[in-house]
Amino acid sequence: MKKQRVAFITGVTGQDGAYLSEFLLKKGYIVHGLKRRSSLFNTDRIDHLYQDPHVDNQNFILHYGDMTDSTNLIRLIKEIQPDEIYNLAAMSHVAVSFETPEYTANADGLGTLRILDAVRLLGLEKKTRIYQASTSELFGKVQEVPQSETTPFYPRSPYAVAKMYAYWITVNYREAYNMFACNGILFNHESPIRGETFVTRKITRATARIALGLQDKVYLGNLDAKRDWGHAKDYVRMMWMILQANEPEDWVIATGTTTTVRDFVRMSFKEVGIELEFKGEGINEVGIIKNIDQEKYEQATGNSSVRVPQQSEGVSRTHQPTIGKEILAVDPRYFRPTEVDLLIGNPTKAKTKLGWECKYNLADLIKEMMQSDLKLMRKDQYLKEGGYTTLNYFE
Ligand code: NAP
Ligand code: G4F
Repeated sequence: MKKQRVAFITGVTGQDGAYLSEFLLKKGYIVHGLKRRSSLFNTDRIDHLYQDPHVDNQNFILHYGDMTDSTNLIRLIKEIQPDEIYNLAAMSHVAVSFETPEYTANADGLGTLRILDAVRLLGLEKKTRIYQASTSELFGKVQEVPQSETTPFYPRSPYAVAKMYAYWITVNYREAYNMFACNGILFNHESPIRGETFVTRKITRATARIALGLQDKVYLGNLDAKRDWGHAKDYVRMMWMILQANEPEDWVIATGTTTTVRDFVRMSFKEVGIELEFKGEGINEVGIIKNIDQEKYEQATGNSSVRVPQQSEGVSRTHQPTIGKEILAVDPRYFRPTEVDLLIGNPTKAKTKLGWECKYNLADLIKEMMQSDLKLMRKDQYLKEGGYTTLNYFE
């Protein structure tokens, strides 16, 4: 019988960690994941994969640890003896990295060094292949459009600078110690389990809540920013493909299409039959409901009409979406000290050399995210109607 391959995923509780775990388990891997200690459970995204540690033959095993703790990482890698390491753990929020630059450098930059050096120290250079979660944020103030593996970097945030160190230390360990260590320079990828404070999920959650009458308005930052958004499921497949290649290399993974934040908002509201128009400029720009396709609205929300809830439901009358209502405004608190205005990737190398293709386009992605958030928010609606309180997850 063929020996089961063993993978170690740091950041297993994150969006990509969850999808990658599912993907590798389906391929027959034994998956070990690094999770941080937190005061409440932080395993929502992987709870469906959880296996009772008292049961024999577990193939999904979680370990406590932290990217800032070398001793912990060395011990775990020694115990696990992984064939593949996927280093996904990071403080991954660009705006937050301006608030926590030193920690971001430690976890995202030095954390990568800790993984690489643990493998070297343990003499696993020949056995263990390493995937480093690199990012299109490295291109920052872009020097070329679209961006490919040969585009020069110009990072624009503490996050991107930390990831730039991680990128080069990965290249250096590959060249210096002949390790199979690769960077996947991934452009933005999203999903229904994307963190709630990234712009796509913030938009789909708010759209669902506004459509259901649970929220009045959403406040966003830079609506002109352009991103190359793909689906996380397509991207974790590529992480695995990168480690199965004949040679260790660095790869750009992107859809090759870019869209503004404003258009992402438009497309999300369209999913619930609401047409928006944008008026004003800069910090005075607002989004107003221009039209409501009643049939589509009713189909999407399950509301038989634009329903007016009772005060007793804890939902104010003003929350209902109606034509002419302002449901979006700009709040400068979401601007960044330095912004990445435009990202669009050229994934030709991944397509031609590894045969990677995206299965999802942006419209598919938004549809899936909207359906998921509508379901989630309908649950909130029921709870409120039943007199229960709901979680107040806002940024
Ligand atoms: P995510 O949802 O924010 O997940 C990040 C993961 O890292 C979480 O499991 C988090 O744990 C963990 N983590 C954070 N700090 C840690 C520390 N000090 N020690 C151990 N674990 C820590 O991010 P993602 O979207 O899945 O992205 C995965 C990786 O790809 C990240 O490195 C990100 O920077 C990079 N990337 C993402 C994209 C994208 O568009 N999604 C694009 C390019 C690159 P908790 O759950 O406890 O917070
Ligand atoms: O969704 P975002 O926060 O993602 P960002 O900054 O592009 O970073 C993500 O993708 C990177 C890959 O390129 C990853 F490396 C990184 O870990 C992360 O996953 O912001 C996207 C754009 C930005 O230009 C931001 O200024 O949306 C703009 N934006 C406008 N209003 C907003 C908001 N972003 C957030 N988070 N919240 C807003 O209200």
